[in-house]
Amino acid sequence: MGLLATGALLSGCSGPFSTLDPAGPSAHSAALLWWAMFSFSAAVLVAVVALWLYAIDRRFGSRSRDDDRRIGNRWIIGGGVILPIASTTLLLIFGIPLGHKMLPLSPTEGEVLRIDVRGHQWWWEIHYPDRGITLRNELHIPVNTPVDIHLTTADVIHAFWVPRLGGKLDAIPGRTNILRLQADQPGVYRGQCAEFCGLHHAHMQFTVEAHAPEDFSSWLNEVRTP
Ligand SMILES: [Cu+2]
Repeated sequence: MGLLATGALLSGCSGPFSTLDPAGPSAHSAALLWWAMFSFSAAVLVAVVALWLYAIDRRFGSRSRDDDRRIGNRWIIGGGVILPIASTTLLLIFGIPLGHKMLPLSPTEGEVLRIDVRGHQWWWEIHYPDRGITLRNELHIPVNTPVDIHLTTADVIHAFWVPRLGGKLDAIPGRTNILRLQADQPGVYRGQCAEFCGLHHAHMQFTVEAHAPEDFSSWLNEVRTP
């Protein structure tokens, strides 16, 4: 029953803003990490409930004080020291390599496309420094190519987030933060400012259109700065 309910709930986890419907390597890592943490926490919940039921069942049993103390110490060492160290180590072993994959490191082959993105109240200024192209609320990228978003802000803190392509990153006054994105398939991906930035924050949306490489070249040749 519980599994059915969970399945029904999770089937709603698709759509343009779903991190559980990833369409790029960094988003795949984030989704995998989410599933790992969800499974781990579900296992912990089941174990705790099982122990609770066991404790209720044994509440009226008779034991000597020495036995009680020995069993209590075992729980403190096992549940309070060994279990947290083991679970934290497991999560770090799994999580650190995944987090590493999401960093804007130099790729072993190919080039990284740079796009400068500047947050304004309440719109996004998109600039392609190598091409002199400037756009508003729309990015265009080639598929299967790493793209580094150099993120700044003209006023307050914003956050750039395309849930299906990668993690979110804050745009902070006086700083340039870099976010690596990549799309596996051509298509239009939706983005949203993810840091409350004033009255029209909720409307601070944008799109990322991923083109096949030849289509991206022709888009570059056709586009004119408005
Ligand atoms: Cu905002």
